[in-house]
Amino acid sequence: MKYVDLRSDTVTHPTAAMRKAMYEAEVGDDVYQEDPTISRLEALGAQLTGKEAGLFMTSGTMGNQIAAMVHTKKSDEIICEAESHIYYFEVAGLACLSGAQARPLVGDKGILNADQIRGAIRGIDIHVPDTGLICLENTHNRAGGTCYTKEGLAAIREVATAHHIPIHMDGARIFNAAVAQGVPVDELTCYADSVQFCLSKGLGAPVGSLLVGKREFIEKARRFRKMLGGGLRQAGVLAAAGILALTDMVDRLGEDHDNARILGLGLADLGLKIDVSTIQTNIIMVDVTATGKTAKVLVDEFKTNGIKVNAFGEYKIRMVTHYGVTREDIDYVIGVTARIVKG
Ligand code: TLP
Repeated sequence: MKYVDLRSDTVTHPTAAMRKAMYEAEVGDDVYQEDPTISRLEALGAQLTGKEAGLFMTSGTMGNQIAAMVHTKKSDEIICEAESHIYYFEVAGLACLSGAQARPLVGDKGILNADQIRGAIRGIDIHVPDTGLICLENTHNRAGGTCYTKEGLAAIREVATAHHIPIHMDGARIFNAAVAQGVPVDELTCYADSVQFCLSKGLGAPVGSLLVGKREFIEKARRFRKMLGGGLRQAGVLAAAGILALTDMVDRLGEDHDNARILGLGLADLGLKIDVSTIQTNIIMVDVTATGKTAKVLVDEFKTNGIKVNAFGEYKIRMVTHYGVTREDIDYVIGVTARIVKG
């Protein structure tokens, strides 16, 4: 059975061009830093985001966790958003790997502001931890793909600089944020000391993320990556797809955003509760309370009808658009939902 798969943009398959580039990729041992394709990808990622250097990571989670390990020391506190991936979805990695304590703050639709961050920064007091890092998620996954504005980021940067605290950006979907706001990605990444961004979500590569930052930061990250078993060998076969993700797949993200908007508005018209102001990129959060059914029950009903979605709460479903989802698929999903809602 063919499914319309809206569970995540992680489900995208590599394009034909990616598969060809992977087949033809020049490779070497990347632990010796001898894989030319990996080096090319890392340089490209760094250049696009305006950073000195980049490092290939097996996943976004690894990129985020290693960034926190480099930026902080044991017993530091990390300011993050209460539903951010690094806090909510990374198996308590901050506590376990960095030995740090998270300081979750509730953002406005996932977005933190400079005042609340200023208010959460610890002072000098024997009783309290040092604030070691500020983490910003852009776009914010659980809030429905919401974006930080340049102005918001600039104000947070000012606070961070005044207190000598680094900023790590979980930019798993930073290219979605850039495309949605019509700005080059480096106009968003310039406010962070380090950025993790995924190649394997909407950009379609099969595996991998990049961590970018200052050269010294990246060299420390390389050691932690080795410690965690992420030092890869002939990984150029993966990087070849990653290069195409960055060169060929960014501009088309706007189509996914258009589809998300059409889908979100279509579902809202059916009486489902959706905060359409959060549909800024490719993620839709749907409150299904009005159907009288739990998300779990609806996930199964959708599946029987050839649609895969994820439950993100007892009465919440997440739908994510990506290049494997067409406009016709969107119409189909709206049609099926109409039938489900009407019982
Ligand atoms: N998000 C996945 C799941 O883990 C929930 C998804 O399907 O959306 N930061 C953000 C903002 C993310 O959304 C994700 C993945 C990650 C980091 C981690 O990336 P991976 O899955 O490569 O470890």
